[in-house]
Amino acid sequence: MSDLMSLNAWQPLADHYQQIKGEHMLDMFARDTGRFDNLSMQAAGLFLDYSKNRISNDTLPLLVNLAKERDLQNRISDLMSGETVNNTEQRAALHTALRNRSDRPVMTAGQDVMPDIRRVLSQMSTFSEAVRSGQWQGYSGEAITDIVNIGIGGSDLGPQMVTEALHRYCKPNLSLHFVSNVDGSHITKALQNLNPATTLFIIASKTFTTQETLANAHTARDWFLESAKDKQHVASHFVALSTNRDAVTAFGIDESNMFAFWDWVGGRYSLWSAIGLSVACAVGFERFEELLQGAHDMDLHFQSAKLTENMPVIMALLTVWYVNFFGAVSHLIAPYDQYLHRFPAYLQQLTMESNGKSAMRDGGAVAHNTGPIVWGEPGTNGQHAYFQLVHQGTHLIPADFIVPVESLNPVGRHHPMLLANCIAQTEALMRGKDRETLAMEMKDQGASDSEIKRLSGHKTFSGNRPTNTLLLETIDPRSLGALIALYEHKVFVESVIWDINPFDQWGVELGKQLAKQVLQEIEAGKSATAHDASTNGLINCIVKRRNTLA
Ligand code: G6Q
Repeated sequence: MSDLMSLNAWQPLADHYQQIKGEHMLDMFARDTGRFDNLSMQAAGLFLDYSKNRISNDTLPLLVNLAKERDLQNRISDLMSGETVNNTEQRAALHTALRNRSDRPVMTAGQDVMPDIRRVLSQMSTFSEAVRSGQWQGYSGEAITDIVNIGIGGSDLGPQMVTEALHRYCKPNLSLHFVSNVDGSHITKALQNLNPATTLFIIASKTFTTQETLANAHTARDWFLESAKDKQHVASHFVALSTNRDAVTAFGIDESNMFAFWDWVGGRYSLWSAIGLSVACAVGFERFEELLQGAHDMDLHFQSAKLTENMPVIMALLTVWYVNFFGAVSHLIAPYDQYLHRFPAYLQQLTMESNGKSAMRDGGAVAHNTGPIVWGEPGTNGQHAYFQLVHQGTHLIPADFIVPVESLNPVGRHHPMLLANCIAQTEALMRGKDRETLAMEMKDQGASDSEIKRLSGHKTFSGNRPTNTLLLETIDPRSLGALIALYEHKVFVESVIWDINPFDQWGVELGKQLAKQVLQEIEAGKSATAHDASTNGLINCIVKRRNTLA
């Protein structure tokens, strides 16, 4: 495939960038009173204002030409119709089938995947209902009070983020815990106050070979058996979410307690599959279906809307605009909702594991930048921390502000204050403050001319810093489903423009491979010589210290 810069649509965009790069958004708003109406849209219950971006009415059509030259519309069809879009692993990526709420069959490798999906959903429905109603009992005959999801990466971040986001819909007296880190402190702390007789463990691992998850799962089983004694009790306290039946049964979990999924479900796209079991238990299966419905609403929009009116496409093209023309290397996610506090972490995996690549789909090296660094914290906390750099730093940092109009906890003036802060930040980032305005303000406050001169370089803001604002009516399962699917598709569109495979993650393999060797050396307790001087030196420091402790 040809490089981005050699596409016919590239040069007109490069010329357009030269024209627009010096323009201030304030002037664009002043010139065009219809700018907000022209550059905002609604889809699947979400409202997107993208008018505070460094674009004119000509920019999007030029970016869409790039997408057309990359055959985006057909690539979207390929994604949704089970083509082998993950070319390095020779797989489809059918997360959209997992939330297909229509009767449409979805074929891959000559087979309709929908009957299997519906079978597992029904198994999840029965199980989650049994746990929630107290019908599923532990070995002492008591109902389950605590669920511990043991998984990492895609088998942790999605369900954990959703469970936190939907906290208001969670069943009281059923607590969810998530253990991911191989650091023994994580599982130790999680189990500290739990009662083995009323605790259910969900072992979530697509491969069921992941070192961290298996270590935590074995520790959990040992902890459980210390009290339960009889191995037969494992059946009512351990269930598995996996594609690997043999490994699940080898661990000692009964096949009937296994919830299957398939190799065409990528880890970071798996919360819609059996990996969502902890969510279904927490909020109930009907709410879980609403989450699927919200994502399906966004899938339908993504599949059918014109590229110029397509929310994930627009957001992706804006990212391409900033990364490849303005040289932006990072993207801030600012959810103004405490329940969305894990959303930036979730998006870090979704976007950085998907588009943090330097090889094109055919294996050749890319000659352009790809996925930016994604980061963020919920507002308004970020304002009192890193927003300084976003307003006055030397880097251009495009940002997404996400806020529900209605609060689930309408306490006093809190929500109007939250909304005001969110909107004011996007205004400040766009507007900035020039020397004249600052001088007037300072004069009004009684400052002398020399003081104004001394401080004006510090107290002015250049503005012209781009933001998107996403309004949700409120945080509920359906709007959350649409929001997550929006970002999944945004990431996919970016990958099509950059001609990279967003569904593999070879970059995580080398560290895992080396960790096996280093583990052997640390456990052997002998001095290491096989590495570079730094790695040998570090291992030897650790071994020496451990040997003195032994
Ligand atoms: C996600 C990645 C990765 C994966 C974890 C856990 O897309 O593949 O984050 O989810 O490594 O893998 P298992 O589910 O196989 O334990």
